[in-house]
Amino acid sequence: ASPSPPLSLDILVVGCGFGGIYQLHHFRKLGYSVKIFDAASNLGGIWYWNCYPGARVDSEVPNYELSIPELWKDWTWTEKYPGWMELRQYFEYVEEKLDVKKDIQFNTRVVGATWDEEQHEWLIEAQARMNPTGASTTVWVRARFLVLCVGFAAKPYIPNYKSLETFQGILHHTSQWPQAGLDLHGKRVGVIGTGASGVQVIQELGPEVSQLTVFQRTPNLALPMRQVKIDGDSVMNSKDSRTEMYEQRRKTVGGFFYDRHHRRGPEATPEERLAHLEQLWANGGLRFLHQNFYDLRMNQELNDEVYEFWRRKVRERIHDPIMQEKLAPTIPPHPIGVKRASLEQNYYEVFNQPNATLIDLEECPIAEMTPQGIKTADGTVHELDAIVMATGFDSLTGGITQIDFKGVDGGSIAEKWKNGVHSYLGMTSAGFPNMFFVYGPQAPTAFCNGPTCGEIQGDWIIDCIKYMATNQLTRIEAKVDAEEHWRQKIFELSAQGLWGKARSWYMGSNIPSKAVEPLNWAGGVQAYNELCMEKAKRGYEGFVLSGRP
Ligand code: NA7
Repeated sequence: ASPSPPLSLDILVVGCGFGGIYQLHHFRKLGYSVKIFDAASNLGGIWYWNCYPGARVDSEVPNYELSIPELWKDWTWTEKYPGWMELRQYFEYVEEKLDVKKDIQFNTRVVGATWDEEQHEWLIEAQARMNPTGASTTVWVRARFLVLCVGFAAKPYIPNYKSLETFQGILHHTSQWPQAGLDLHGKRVGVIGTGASGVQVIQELGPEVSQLTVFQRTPNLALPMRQVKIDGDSVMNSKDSRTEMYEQRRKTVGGFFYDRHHRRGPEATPEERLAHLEQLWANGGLRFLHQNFYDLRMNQELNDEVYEFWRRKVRERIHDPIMQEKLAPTIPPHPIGVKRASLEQNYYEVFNQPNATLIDLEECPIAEMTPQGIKTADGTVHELDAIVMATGFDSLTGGITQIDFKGVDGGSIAEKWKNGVHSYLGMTSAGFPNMFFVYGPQAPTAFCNGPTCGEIQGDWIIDCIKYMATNQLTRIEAKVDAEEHWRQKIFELSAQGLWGKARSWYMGSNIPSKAVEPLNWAGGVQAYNELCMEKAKRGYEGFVLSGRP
């Protein structure tokens, strides 16, 4: 359809989570005309969609917040690992301080965009609704730049079970949980999937439902969260050295204020290794992985030792030996730390409850859904009132490829990435000029504290657009050979670790038919940031820049 007359902008940002808000705030300050479109009805990105029971962030505060001074100076957290409600309050605070909503169009899903070679701009198509499920109207926008801040988990994945539609109870994917909430008290609930979302749902619902049936394919090597209630006087809310801390988090491997242990495992004695693991275990959180020995994810022998430590700790909490073996098997399902571990609070205790059953899908897979529940391959129908699909996402790429971007040759990015991702710096792709993405594939995304990477990449994009304006340039496109080189680098870095030994969204192997390949930069946040800045300093090496004739 021929758009008439489209809204005209310098920059359209897609998505209003941490990444998108950071872009909007800075571009506005620089005087650009900029708007955000978001399919959700409010701020928060993932924290708008994730409101399932127990949804909570696994990065501790104050790592998990934006470094914008107007935001951190007076904000206080109440928990070390805030739940989704507190994160939503944080986003309301963002609104109070930065007045972002006036430049955000909610309930508006970007569905496609076509590159206009003559004008050096994108013609973007979006579907706008009065509310998330209402009828839609088409909105057209012309923008010189497109910045995608759609998050790594924007496309939920539900396995294609036979007769799925026949189930007569309640069924929701974790990321499509009703915003109004759902009372599952006293109900018979089945949870499929034991990833980060599944673990949270299970430990939250376990104590309140009449019957909990967990359908597990791979046990989660979950770590103790050790949640802490905090008040204004807590060191976690202290504003001392905060700017230095934000600088510091760009200089670590994982984008946190803390870093990996400087020693490799074999450099320590067995006693020293044990003492270090005990200390990390007692501290809780992802530190068990991120502050572990330097070579945890590269050295199989060390990894086995750490797995054994983990297994011993977990088994102590589970009463039934069969359940112990299901949840913490003698043979590791995969090396520890190469697939996302969840943080748990009472996960393992749930399986000591008489109302909890664990179905091992490796032994007995799901055959089909029935009107009453889930039928497994042994013919048993597990009768349920509700099914929670905690089955994850077409992560990293799905949020981008589900939008019909048509680049310079008219082909879509989904076609281009069908057999594997081709990006440059994990922010751009050849054939798609003036388009950037944040917190997506071939960047440190899965191994990076969200706000840190949103800001590192955000700053790089902002500087790039500023540079173009200063130099009267209107078009930037990654070179094909630069992108091939980047891809090789991603593969090389990944091959140094044990990443390929797990089925996970890190490798695209959680989605049938998706190319299995390393989807993240495994060389650490600091090295990534320095490399991207280096390319910029060299006049945006690896890109072709030009001005409109
Ligand atoms: P994840 O971590 O991808 O977990 C999905 C879970 O669903 C995982 O346990 C999968 O088992 C399971 N799964 C996926 N497909 C199936 C089928 N077909 N049958 C049975 N079980 C299945 O997604 P989450 O939402 O938990 O977490 C996403 C990220 O959000 C997380 O990493 C954090 O960064 C926050 P599998 O392990 O593949 O055997």
